[in-house]
Amino acid sequence: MGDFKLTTVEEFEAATNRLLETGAKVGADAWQLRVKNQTPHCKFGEQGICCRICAMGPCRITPKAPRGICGCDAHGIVGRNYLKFTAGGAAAHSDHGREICHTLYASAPDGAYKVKDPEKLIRIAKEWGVETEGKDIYDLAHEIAEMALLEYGKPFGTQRFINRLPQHTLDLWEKAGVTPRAIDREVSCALHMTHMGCSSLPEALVRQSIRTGLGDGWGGSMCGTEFSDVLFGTPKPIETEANLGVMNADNVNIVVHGHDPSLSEMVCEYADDPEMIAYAKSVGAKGITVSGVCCTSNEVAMRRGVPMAGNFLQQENVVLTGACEAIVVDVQCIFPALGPLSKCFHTKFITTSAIARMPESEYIHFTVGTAAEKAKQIVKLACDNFKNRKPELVHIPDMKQKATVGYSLEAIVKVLDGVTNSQVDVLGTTKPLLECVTSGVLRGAVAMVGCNNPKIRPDTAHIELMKKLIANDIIIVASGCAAQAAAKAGLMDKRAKDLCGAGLKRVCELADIPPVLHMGSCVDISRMMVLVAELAKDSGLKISQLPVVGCAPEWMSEKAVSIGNYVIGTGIDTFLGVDPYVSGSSEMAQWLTNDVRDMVEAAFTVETDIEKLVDAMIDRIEEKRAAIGI
Ligand code: MSK
Repeated sequence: MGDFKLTTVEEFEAATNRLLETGAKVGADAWQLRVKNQTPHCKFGEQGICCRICAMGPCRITPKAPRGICGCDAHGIVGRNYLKFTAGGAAAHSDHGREICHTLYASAPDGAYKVKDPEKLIRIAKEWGVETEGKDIYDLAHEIAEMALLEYGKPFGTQRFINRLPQHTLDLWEKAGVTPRAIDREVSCALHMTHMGCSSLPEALVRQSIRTGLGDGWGGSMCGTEFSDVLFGTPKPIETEANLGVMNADNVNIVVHGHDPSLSEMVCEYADDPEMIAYAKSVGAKGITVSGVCCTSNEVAMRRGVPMAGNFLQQENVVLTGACEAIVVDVQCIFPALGPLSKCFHTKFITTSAIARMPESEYIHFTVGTAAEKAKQIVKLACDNFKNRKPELVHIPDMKQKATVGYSLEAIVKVLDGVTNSQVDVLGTTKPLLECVTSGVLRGAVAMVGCNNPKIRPDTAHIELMKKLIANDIIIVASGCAAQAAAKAGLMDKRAKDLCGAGLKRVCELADIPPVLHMGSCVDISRMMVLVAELAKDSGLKISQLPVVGCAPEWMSEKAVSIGNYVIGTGIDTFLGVDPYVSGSSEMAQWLTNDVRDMVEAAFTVETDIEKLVDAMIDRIEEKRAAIGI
């Protein structure tokens, strides 16, 4: 392994503690302090048994008061809260996808946004039955963008992308009544069902949660992923680095944060512009470093190799380095705390979207039409701010790891081609991967996704689970903040192969991959869904029979619950390390962990003990192998 060694959570924490000391000097607040103020959490909220959907309440369920004023019991209240949570997540993901469709609609050969992957666009057009022959690529882009936008509100029919699934799944969905219709309709229907005086039957609420999630995963999120690839390029393996040490004390540091690559792509473009680099030098810096936080970081890392400064619970740390000239955000997972925190330093906190307005930020309204001009303005503003740095507050932890990222489905299929001696034409099939699994070289795969949550010691669950899984020859595909946890630890360094079991190590060597494959941002879990659909079609198995499970050990957002619903809805058992506020209803818990299996052949396991969680995943993978006789 040479000098390679994983970075430990203890080392992460020591670096954070040093940054919090700087914060204390300037009177900065921090999430670590706010968690203390909020603990213990409200027990009614934790169990999901507080109802405030009408103005007769709020009603809380206790042994003495087992029903709300309208007569709804704990099961109905927990179920409605769960569906609302799902709808919030599906709306956020899908609206992000919608923005990407609008960006595609505005693409032009001489505009700020161009079609970078025309082959993928043509492939999708053919999949959707659109004539491509002799068509100008931008005419085609606009036609497909409009069709995609109509997926959000079409009055009849179901989502186009579901035709990627094996027939068995489609039949199952039809029977269960969960085939997703228009994306917005599923969100709207969910909010209608949870209105006062509508559904309070757990079964119905779970069914719509699955359907709303599927509208997100196989609709809105998939549009986000596919059309981001068309616009900005389908990711291919690329080298980058991760953790706060990627920031550079000599340079103007711009941190991009959020989810929508339309903004961050433009900021990266202008930060690379020789005119801007010369401008940075004119203000005394040696250059410009752009790094990322959360899923925006995943997007630009996968396509440009832009380094990852950190994941969700590290967003305040980038400001605490005292070396961040601007933190530029778009939508989702942004702490409002960045406003007051940035005021303790010289950092400009720049909000750019009407969807995410925050106090104490500088608002630079970013639109597709003004993208180039606004991105340039942002980069210039960061450069101008370099002179305001307070050198005595600057401390960048000397901590980073190398990572190979950019494993889109297309890239995974391509790299695994090198692993077997398969004689089949493997271009475009998952057969080499299947061969590895059926031969037992790989025992299975885990899709590791999701956030950080202060309820779990940050990154511990991700890293410990991954270490044990790879040691057991289970390959990991990761996205979102789980992927960044892996990268920060060093698990996306190809040298991490030495931590694997013999089978996975061999695969890593032959294919020249790390044992944890970076598949992208939150919306890119749709890539994982297409991968399992392809695996099922190529193997002739049902998705639920594949030795594959999903896991979100540190999740926190509504989007994560929507994801969980579409992952189990697709037939993949999913393991959660945080309870989705359903412990107050035995019926809802029973539905989500067991009975839902009758609808979609998969269910949730909730286990807050990380050691038990990983063992349960390994057991499930082995059970699935035994059931299909491999
Ligand atoms: S950013 S939803 S904290 S993964 Fe996608 Fe990370 Fe979770 Fe946000």
